[in-house]
Amino acid sequence: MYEKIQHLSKELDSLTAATVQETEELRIKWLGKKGYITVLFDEFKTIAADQKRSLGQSLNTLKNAAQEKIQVLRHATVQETVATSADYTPPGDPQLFGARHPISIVRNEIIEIFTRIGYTLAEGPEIEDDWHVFSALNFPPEHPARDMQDTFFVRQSDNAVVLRTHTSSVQVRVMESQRPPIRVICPGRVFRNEAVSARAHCIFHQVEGLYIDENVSFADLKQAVLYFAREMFGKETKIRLRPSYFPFTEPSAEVDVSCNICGGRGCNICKYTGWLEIMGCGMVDTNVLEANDIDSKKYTGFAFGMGIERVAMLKWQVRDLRLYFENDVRFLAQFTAVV
Ligand code: 2U9
Repeated sequence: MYEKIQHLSKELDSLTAATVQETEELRIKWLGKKGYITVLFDEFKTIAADQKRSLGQSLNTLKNAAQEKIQVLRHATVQETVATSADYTPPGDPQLFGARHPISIVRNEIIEIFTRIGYTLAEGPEIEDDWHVFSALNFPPEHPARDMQDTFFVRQSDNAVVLRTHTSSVQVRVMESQRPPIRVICPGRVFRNEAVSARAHCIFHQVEGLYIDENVSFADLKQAVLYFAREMFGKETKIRLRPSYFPFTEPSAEVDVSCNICGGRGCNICKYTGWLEIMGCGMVDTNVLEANDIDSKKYTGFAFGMGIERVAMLKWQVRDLRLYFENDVRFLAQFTAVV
């Protein structure tokens, strides 16, 4: 009987089954009423008492091993059956596609408009030094923008490190590495130390442009701004320029576009003026050209800057700036774009 147990133990090791049915057949063959192990237990009853102890142990070990083996085979063949009998005919779960953020949609649109007329994209660091954000742009040492109330300082010293308050620092870096003609468009995130409200935020996005060459005039600036306004807000859009002041441009102007909601007749979006302020612009100050080693007798240039949130607010009549930063899917899912 001991040999039989040994033989069956070896055979048990090599058992395999491909289906649930085959597993069941093996169970009956080994553990059923007339199975190998049941027969051995019947035989065991007739064994001499002095052999029962060690044979009983071996027989129990074989029985446990057989039960375990059948269990393993059953588990494997059931898994196999589930995997091969899956029903692939029902329709799939709907796929939720993400939408681009409205700020990205407008930024891409602005970049596309300017690249069509020969501008190239330039980007730069958000953490900057005093030179690139202020000094190279003709900000006098006592200018209030340099104040802690307006600017976030990473390090305050003679060698200050700040979060850029405008992307003009990128154009400064372009002037360091390129000679005129320069024609760049610079989108990016900027930071200002302001209380957050529906109309202002401490983080926002700008697109600025710079064009420097021989004989660049204010008329060229006006034409570029008009082209942009019509591409962005529609062919019928009109512009008007109002005198303004920036340290880096002279003369400077604020640009209004005719209200695309009421067509200039007056509504609550344009506060019944018929005009919407959209960007600032001007001729690059000769001090800025000279500070950046560009001969202001030979070259002139124009620059402009706009807040992307502002353009997006006008495009979709979003009334609270904070919505752009809250990542609320109910807000974001409403914007779609091809790019
Ligand atoms: C260089 C020289 C000149 C960039 C300019 C503006 C006018 C402007 C504001 C619009 C709304 C900033 O986001 S905003 O608050 N910008 O009005 N920006 S001209 O002038 C430059 C830039 C770089 C070297």
